[in-house]
Amino acid sequence: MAEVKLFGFWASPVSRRVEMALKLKGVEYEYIEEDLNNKSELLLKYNPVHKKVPVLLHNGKPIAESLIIIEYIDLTWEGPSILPEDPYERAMARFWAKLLDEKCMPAMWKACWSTGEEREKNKEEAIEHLTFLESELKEKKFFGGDTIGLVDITANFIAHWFGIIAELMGVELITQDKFPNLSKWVDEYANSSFVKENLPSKDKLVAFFKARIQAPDETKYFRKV
Ligand SMILES: N[C@@H](CCC(=O)N[C@@H](CS)C(=O)NCC(=O)O)C(=O)O
Repeated sequence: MAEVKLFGFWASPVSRRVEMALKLKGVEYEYIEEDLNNKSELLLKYNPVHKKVPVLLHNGKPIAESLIIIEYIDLTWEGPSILPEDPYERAMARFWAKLLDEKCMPAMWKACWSTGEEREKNKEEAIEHLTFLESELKEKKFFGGDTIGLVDITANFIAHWFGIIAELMGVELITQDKFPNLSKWVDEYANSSFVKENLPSKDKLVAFFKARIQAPDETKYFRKV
């Protein structure tokens, strides 16, 4: 049997993306929890470029970067498709996942951790990207249509983590009146049984972020985007 290992961190949305993809495909794997304040030799060996989780190890071969890992999983294992078959739809899924990953989520994250003018600037940027996502979603249940796909998995941060941090930090962004489609998606997605089983508990995340908020600066690695 193929040997599959995942180096991850329980509170990391990018690490959880990979777990969701593996579970969607029904792949059995060994999960190795990393201490991000004291990274293991193996993590540094398998991801010497970024030194970050997640890293998937398949038969001894490492793959880093969550979106790349998800595509690898989709191509390697049978089961429900994560990316669309149609080349144009596939390109579009990659486009929205990239926007989420590189622009939208960093702006949302920074809006939470900044204050004053900087927060307003980050909020404005996030709103611009979220508006595009709102119209992409239209009346669809998920970004992937009737089933969860690449964009839904990539956006797990918006459905779970963001609401928790936003509440702790006093930021309001995705409201029912401004983003009705996205609000419905958050509800539908976060409450679907498959997603629910694969998200960290809200109480544990609240405690984790409260500790981050109170910690001295150098330990706030989780603030970085
Ligand atoms: N673009 C990467 C991001 C990976 C990433 O930022 N991982 C964080 C956890 S959320 C990490 O390992 N941080 C440790 C560090 O920055 O030293 C991906 O999608 O996999």
